Amino acid sequence: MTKNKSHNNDTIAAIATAQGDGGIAVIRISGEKTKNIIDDIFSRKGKDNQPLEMKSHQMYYGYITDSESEKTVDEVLCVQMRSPNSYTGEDMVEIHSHGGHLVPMKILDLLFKLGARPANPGEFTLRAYLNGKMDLTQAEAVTDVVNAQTEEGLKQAELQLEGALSDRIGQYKDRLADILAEIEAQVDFPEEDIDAIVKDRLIDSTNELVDKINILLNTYEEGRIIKHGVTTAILGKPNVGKSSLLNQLIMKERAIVSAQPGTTRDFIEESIDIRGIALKLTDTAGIRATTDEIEGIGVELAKKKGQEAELIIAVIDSSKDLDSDDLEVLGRIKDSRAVIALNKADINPKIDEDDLAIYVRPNRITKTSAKLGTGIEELKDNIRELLIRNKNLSESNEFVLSELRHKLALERCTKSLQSFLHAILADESPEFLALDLRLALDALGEITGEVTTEDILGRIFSKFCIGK
Ligand SMILES: Nc1nc2c(ncn2[C@@H]2O[C@H](COP(=O)(O)OP(=O)(O)OP(=O)(O)O)[C@@H](O)[C@H]2O)c(=O)[nH]1
Ligand SMILES: [Mg+2]
Repeated sequence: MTKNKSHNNDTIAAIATAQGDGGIAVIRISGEKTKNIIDDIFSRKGKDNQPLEMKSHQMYYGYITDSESEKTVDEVLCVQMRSPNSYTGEDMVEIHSHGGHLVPMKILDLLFKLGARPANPGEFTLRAYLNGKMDLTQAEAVTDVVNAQTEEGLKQAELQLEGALSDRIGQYKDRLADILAEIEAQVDFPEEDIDAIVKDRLIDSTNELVDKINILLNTYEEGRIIKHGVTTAILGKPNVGKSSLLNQLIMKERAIVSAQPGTTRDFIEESIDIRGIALKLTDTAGIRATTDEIEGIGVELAKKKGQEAELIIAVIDSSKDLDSDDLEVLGRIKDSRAVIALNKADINPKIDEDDLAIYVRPNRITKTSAKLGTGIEELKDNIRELLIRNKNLSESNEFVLSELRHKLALERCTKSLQSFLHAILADESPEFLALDLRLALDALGEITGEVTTEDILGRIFSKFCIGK
């Protein structure tokens, strides 16, 4: 499917604000019938008044009236945005009504009665995309802005919405189109070899492009972390201070802390923003060999949480010698992304960083006192450094790749470019060479949405909320 193809032009409506209590609700309408519908129901002074001629992008105060029953439904503010200068590119209206459930639903019902239909999730943005108001990466960024969990995630989503990724892809496409043009110029002379100088230039140019794409691809893991956050398990044997550490990290008394080993039985989940990264933290039962049935279930659950987590914070009590329960925990972090909190640093130490050097790198170990709250900021710094290597990311405007769909398409693009490089070195025919380049170009087109399928669009827009 290509962009700007004819699509359903019927008129859609939805409540764009969150359901529930609130002072104001916004109802959105888009499509051909918008103007007729709003002329029918909106007037400055209620049912006795003539419809008013609304200027585009100007807010009007008035009443929504059901012309059939002549009953006034609500006192509202109303703004019309005429095609093509609207979010969707179509005629649009936004009605700012009183909030709650009943009033907006009544207005919506009225709109449906007059010929609008309920909008599907993301359908306003889908129309914006189909009408060329934004490309597919920008449409995807709309949900990212709405769902952003941290400042940094929001910044990345805004960069993408402004076109940071589209611009990059545009540059790659231009470069690729130049290479393709040179190859296509040769198609009429298949028996002649490509001039050696031209061939070298094309190879260099392609290699340069592959390098550029790889640099962007390498940002994916960090981008994914910034967008989706990281599942994190706090693991350790009983009584080392795991729940105390959770409470310190989230800055509230969430988990029960006591001097009795085996206090936490079930797991406790909390989300926090650590230096711009959303951690989904789980405090778990202390891991040890136990005959207590209920504690045993908690221990198994803790081990499972540790296996599923993308990051482990292992807590060790530094005031005691390492024992077999500690070794069991340390064994679990060996092949994982992990940091160690060497806790109870306020008491005379029995072990230090050197004793743990075989389990994680020394800079992944932080001395903490979850009782006094010391070392917590250093632990956060350590976690941030482990997850995001690029120290300047929060200050710079550097864009990072965060969407799997984009990553897979870029990988397909570089694969086709590698195939082109092999083929040109093997003096394959220009027609054959052009085929690889076109595949690479299509992969880029899929990212921005020039080349796409109903299936891809369906998957992207089904993630949206209604009214977006
Ligand atoms: N001195 C000192 N005591 C601490 C520190 N952290 C925790 N404690 C104490 O150690 C005891 C156990 O703390 P918890 O946070 O409940 O330990 P836990 O690892 O969650 O224990 P379980 O839930 O039983 O596995 C409590 O008495 C805490 O006050 C610390 O850094 N220094
Ligand atoms: Mg606990």
